[in-house]
Amino acid sequence: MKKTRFITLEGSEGAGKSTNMDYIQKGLRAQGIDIVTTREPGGTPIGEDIRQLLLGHKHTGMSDDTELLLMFAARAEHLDKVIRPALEKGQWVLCDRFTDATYAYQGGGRGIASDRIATLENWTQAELRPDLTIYLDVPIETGRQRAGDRSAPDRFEKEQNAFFNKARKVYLDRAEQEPARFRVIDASTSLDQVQVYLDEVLQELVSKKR
Ligand code: T5A
Repeated sequence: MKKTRFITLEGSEGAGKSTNMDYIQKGLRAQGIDIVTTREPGGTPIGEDIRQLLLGHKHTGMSDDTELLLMFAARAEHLDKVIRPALEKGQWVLCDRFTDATYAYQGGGRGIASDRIATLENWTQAELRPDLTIYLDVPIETGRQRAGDRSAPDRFEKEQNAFFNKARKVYLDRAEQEPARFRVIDASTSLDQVQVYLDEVLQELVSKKR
């Protein structure tokens, strides 16, 4: 069986991705796994600048294609400078969002056809796909309440619930289509309970490593 090395963490706004990145990283490091953590959009100096363009409020009315291409421009840089070099050195990579987010937000949310996204995915990633994707699933209202309590809304967070419900549906459909890659965790429960579920996934990962 192929060893898991490239892990992505996905979820709607406020699902608890940032909160749990550190938990997952510590859990894997405790098992002796050398792991790099990163995020999208971002993860490199150019990628973080693109993140500002995408999440900030300077450019209202950005076209959907511009948004899509900026996501992949940031991703191309991220793959070149961080993800591929780490994997080539034998390190594991844990990434806060990746291309499933593009299918969910630009595909489901904005309505861009998935074959156009697939063209860019194949171009920038070639054969590379995550080995494991942990999807933290939370009802949109719950997640938005959590995120809103924490900080002012970014350009995406200003969208209506319908946008996020379409994105959530894409995530759940993709998880159903690829059960070997996805682990769906109910993130509407307490943080302690979410971390019990995460422990189960980490146990599974570590047992595969041996
Ligand atoms: N995007 C990204 C695209 O459109 N296309 C793409 O290809 C990519 C890669 C990125 C935005 O870009 C879009 C999607 C996003 O809109 P982001 O910062 O990565 O933005 O993602 P956000 O979802 O906006 O990040 P958030 O910080 O809002 O959500 P998190 O990280 O899931 O949530 P977190 O951990 O910060 O938690 C939010 C609050 O909830 C609490 C935490 O303490 C925190 O206060 N919390 C809980 N409370 C109760 N119970 C629990 N179980 C809790 N878990 C966390």
